[in-house]
Amino acid sequence: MPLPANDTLGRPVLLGRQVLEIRPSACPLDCPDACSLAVSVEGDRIVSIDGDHRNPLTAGFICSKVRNFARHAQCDERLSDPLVRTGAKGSGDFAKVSWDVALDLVATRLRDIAKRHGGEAIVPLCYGGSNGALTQDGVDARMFRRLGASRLARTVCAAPSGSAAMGLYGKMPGIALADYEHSALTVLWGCNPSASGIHLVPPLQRARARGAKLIVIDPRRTPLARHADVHLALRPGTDLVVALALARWLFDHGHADLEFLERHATGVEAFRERAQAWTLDRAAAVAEVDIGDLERVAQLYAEASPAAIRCGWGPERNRNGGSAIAAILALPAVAGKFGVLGGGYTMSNGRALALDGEASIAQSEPPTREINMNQVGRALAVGRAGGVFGLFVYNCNPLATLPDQNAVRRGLARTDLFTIVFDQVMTDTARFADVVLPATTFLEHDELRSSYGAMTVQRSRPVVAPFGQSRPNYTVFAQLCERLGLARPDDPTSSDALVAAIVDHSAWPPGAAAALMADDLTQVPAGRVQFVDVFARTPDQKINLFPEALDAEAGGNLYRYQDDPGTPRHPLVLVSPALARQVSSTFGQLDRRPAALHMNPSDAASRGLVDGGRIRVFNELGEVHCSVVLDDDLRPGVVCLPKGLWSHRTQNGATANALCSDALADLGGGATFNDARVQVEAVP
Ligand SMILES: Nc1nc2c(c(=O)[nH]1)N[C@H]1C(S)=C(S)[C@@H](COP(=O)(O)OP(=O)(O)OC[C@H]3O[C@@H](n4cnc5c(=O)[nH]c(N)nc54)[C@H](O)[C@@H]3O)O[C@H]1N2
Ligand SMILES: Nc1nc2c(c(=O)[nH]1)N[C@H]1C(S)=C(S)[C@@H](COP(=O)(O)OP(=O)(O)OC[C@H]3O[C@@H](n4cnc5c(=O)[nH]c(N)nc54)[C@H](O)[C@@H]3O)O[C@H]1N2
Ligand code: SF4
Ligand SMILES: [Mo]
Repeated sequence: MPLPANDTLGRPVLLGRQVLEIRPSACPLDCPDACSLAVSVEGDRIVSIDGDHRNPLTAGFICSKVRNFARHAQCDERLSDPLVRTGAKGSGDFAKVSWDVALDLVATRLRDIAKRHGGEAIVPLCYGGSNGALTQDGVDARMFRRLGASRLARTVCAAPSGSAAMGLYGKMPGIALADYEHSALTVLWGCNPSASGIHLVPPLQRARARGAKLIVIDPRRTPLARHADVHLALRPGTDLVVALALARWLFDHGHADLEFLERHATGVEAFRERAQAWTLDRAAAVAEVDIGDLERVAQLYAEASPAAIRCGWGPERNRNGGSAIAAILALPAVAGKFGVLGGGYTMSNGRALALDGEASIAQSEPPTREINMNQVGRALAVGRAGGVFGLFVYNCNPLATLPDQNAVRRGLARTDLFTIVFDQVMTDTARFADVVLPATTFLEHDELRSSYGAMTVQRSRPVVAPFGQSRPNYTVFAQLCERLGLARPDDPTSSDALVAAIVDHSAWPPGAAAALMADDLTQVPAGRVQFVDVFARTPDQKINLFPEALDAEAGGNLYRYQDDPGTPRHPLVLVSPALARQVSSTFGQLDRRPAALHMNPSDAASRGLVDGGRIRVFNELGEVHCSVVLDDDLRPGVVCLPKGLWSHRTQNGATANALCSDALADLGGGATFNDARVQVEAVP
C-alpha cells in the first residue's frame, strides 16, 4: 500500500471496496527511533501499519516488527482475560476469572503481605516494555509508594552509560540522529543501528555517498562494519583501554584541543593521568586488535571534522562499562570535535525533552529499600532475610531478560511467593504467576511517548478497541489503588489528567507543550550544534572529565581497567546483542525456529565442532543446549547468542541469561551481560 501522506491522517480512504481510516499513532517500544505511525484500520481491524513523516526521523518507513504488529496483537499467546493459577508454578495451567475476582485477589494478597511482612516484602518489577509515560512511573508508582513497597533500581540497561553521561556532561543532548548526514567521519562504537535503531542508517549512507568515513568498533562484523574504513573487532570489555589510549595519543601528538578544554572542561589533568597508562601498543595488545588498525582509527579521528561518535550500549555491559563510556565520551572534548554540525557525540538523548512524571504520581517516594533489578534472582532466594513475598511484574519479562536466569527461575518457582504478571502475552515469566492480568497494546490505549534517540514527545490515542478483556496499565493500577484504599480524590487517574500533569510540570522549551497539545508531537529540531546551541548540563556548564563522585563510586578506580574474567575452564566471551526481529524479548513468541550459538570457525575447529552440530554452552551458572553456526563475522574467542530469546528456542529451555552473572558494572549498578565467560562442547 502506498504510504499515506500526512494530510490523510484521520480521514476515511476508499481502497477498492474497503473503507479504511488512517489513524495516527506513535511507537512506544524500547527503541531510539520513536517512529510516528499511520495505522490503517477497517472498523476495529488493523489493515496495515506504516511510518509517516510527523517525526521527521521516521521518514515514512518503519521496521518490520511494527509493520507486522498485528501478528503480535492477535497471536495465540495474547492474553484476553485475567487468569489465576490452577497448576504448579511454571506449568502454565490457569483458569479464566473476571477482572473483579482477579483484582480483589491481588488487593487482598498485597494487603496481607504488607501486614505480615511489611510493605518492603513487595517488589514492583518493571522495565522496558513500553517507553510510554502512561504505562510506567505514573499510577503504578503511586500505588507502590503508598504501599511502602521496595524500590527497584532500574539497572538492566543504560545504568553505567547514564552515570557516565551524567557525570561528564549532565546528559547533554547529543547530535541529532538526522545530523549524522553532515559528519565527515562517524565512529559507531558498540552500536548496531542496522538492528537496533534503523533510522540512523540513511543519514550514514548519505554521508558515505559524499565520501564520509566510517569506523565500527564492535567484536562482531555487523552489517555496517562490512563497509567500514576500519572495523576494530576488539575483545568485549576492552573499550576502556582503547578509548584511553586514543586520548593519550591525541594529547601526545598535538591533536588535543587545549584551548577548548581550558574553556569548557574540568578534571582534565586527572583524566590525562589515568589515560597515561595506555599507549596504543599496550591497548592493542589487551584489546587483541591490530596495532595498524588502531593507529588508523587515531589518525582518522584526529584529522576528520565534523567527526561524530555514536556510542551504543555494547561497551557498557561489562565490569569496565561505566569507565569505558566515560572515556569514549571524553574523546570529542579532548580532540575538540564539538562546535560544528555533525561533530561531537550521541549517547542517550533521553534528557533532551525529558518528561517529568512526578506530578502524575502524586505521591513522594518513601525511603524504602532498593533492590537492584540485576540481582532479583538473589533477592528472591529462599529464606533470605528481608524476604520478598509479593512480586508484581509488568512491562518486563524477567525470566527472559535478567541475569542469572536459573536463580530467577528458582525464585519464581517459590510457592510462598505471590507473583502477579501483567502483560500482553503469556511470557515465560507469566507461566510462573499466581495471577496473570491482560494488558492492552499501544494501539489500544492512550500514550505519551518521549524518546532516547529521536528528540520527540508524541501523544497517541487508541486506534482499535482493546483485545478481549485487556486493560491499560493506568486503568488497572488506579483500580488496584481503589481496592487497596490508597486512592485519593485529587489523584490524576484518567489518561488526560495524567498527560496534563506531566506536560504542565515538564521543563520544556517555550512553546513545546502547546505544540504537543496542538498536533500531538513536539520535538527538538535537528541542526543544533553541541557547544554552540547546547551545552553541558552540569552545574557549572562545563564538561567534567573526572567526576569525583564517579571515582568514589568506582572505589577510586574510575578509568582503571579491570582484567578479563575469563578462565581456562571458561575462556570464551559470550555476547548477547539485540535481534532485528525482537525488541529485547518482545515479539519472541512469534519466532519458533531453534536458536543457534554463533562461533568463529577457528574456535569450532579447535573443539571439533561442525556447522549445525548440537552443542552445550556452559559455565558455573548454567548451560544452554542448542546448535552451533560457524560464523566468521565473529572474532575468535567470542561467541554469540542474542538477548531476549524465549525458552522454546533452545533444547533445554535456558537462554544466554542462564550464563550471565549478577555481578555489577563499575558504575550505576549496571548489568555485565557481556562478561559471561563460557565453554562449548559437542553433545552427542
Ligand atoms: N531490533 C531491536 N532494536 C532494539 C532493541 C532490540 O532488542 N531489538 N533493543 C533496544 C534496546 S533495549 C537497547 S538498549 C538498544 C541497544 O542498541 P545497541 O547498543 O546498538 O545494540 P546492542 O546489540 O545491545 O549492542 C551493540 C553492539 O555492541 C557489540 N558489543 C558487545 N560487547 C561489546 C563491547 O564490549 N564493546 C563494543 N565496542 N561492542 C560490544 C555487539 O556485538 C553489538 O553489535 O537497542 C534498542 N533497539
Ligand atoms: N543476555 C542479555 N540480556 C539482556 C540484555 C543483554 O544485552 N544481554 N540487555 C537488556 C536490555 S538492553 C534491556 S532494555 C532489557 C529489557 O528487558 P525487559 O524490560 O524485560 O523488556 P522486554 O523483554 O521487552 O519485555 C517487556 C514486556 O513488557 C510487556 N509490555 C509491553 N507493553 C506493555 C504495557 O503497556 N503494559 C504491560 N503491563 N506490559 C507491557 C511486553 O509484552 C513484554 O513481555 O533486557 C536486558 N536483557
Ligand atoms: S521499533 Fe523502532 S524502528 Fe520499529 S517502529 Fe518502533 S521506533 Fe520505529
Ligand atoms: Mo536496553
